[in-house]
Amino acid sequence: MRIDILTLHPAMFEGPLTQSMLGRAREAGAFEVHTHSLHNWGLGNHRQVDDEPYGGGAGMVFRADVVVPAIEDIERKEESGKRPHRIYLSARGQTLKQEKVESLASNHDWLLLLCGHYEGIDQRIVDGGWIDEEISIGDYVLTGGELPAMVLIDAVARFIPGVLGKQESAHEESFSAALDRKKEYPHYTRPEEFRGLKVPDVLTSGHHAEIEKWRKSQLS
Ligand code: 4FL
Repeated sequence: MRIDILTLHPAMFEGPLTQSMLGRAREAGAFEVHTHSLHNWGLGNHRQVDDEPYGGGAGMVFRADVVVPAIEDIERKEESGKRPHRIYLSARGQTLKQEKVESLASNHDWLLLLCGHYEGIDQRIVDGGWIDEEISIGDYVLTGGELPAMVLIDAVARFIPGVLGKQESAHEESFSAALDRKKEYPHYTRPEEFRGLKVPDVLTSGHHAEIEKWRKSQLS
């Protein structure tokens, strides 16, 4: 999968995308990420990307005549004529759920993520068809769409073949279809007793059917 990110702060992505499992998966070629600084498309000497909201009010709004050419330039570089599924990370969007994560991973091999800042973007960018969907990661306001984009990338990447090791399966985990989209059962490991707290007997019984039953009973 290829992911392009349009952002005012490309450096914010360096840590999360180069470390740990995502870092290894990228090195292994399981997916590629390209960050693009929106300032490259800014207007005038100051490379201005935003402006005051019509109607007044606090904060600044991304200009359509900056964002749309940026999207078009990123897509123009692709010779095959393919185009990305374009997502705008926005507090106004649909809340991200695991089913959406899975469908993004299986239905698209190219995502373009637009990170706004907190006041938002000119609505004509959405209404004109340059955005396919708006996604929120929860009902709270952040300083920008960068952290939400990282959350989405992390969640989607887990479903790309080669990202999860054999040890970590996306099959029987919280919100998976295998667990009826519920939160998974609790886990225990050695020691069997820790400061007076014991592991549930059933888990050390070796009785697989009973263990299955207990785990099902613990889903929420
Ligand atoms: C985006 C919040 C997605 C939650 C400010 C700018 C946001 C957000 N999910 N807050 N974008």
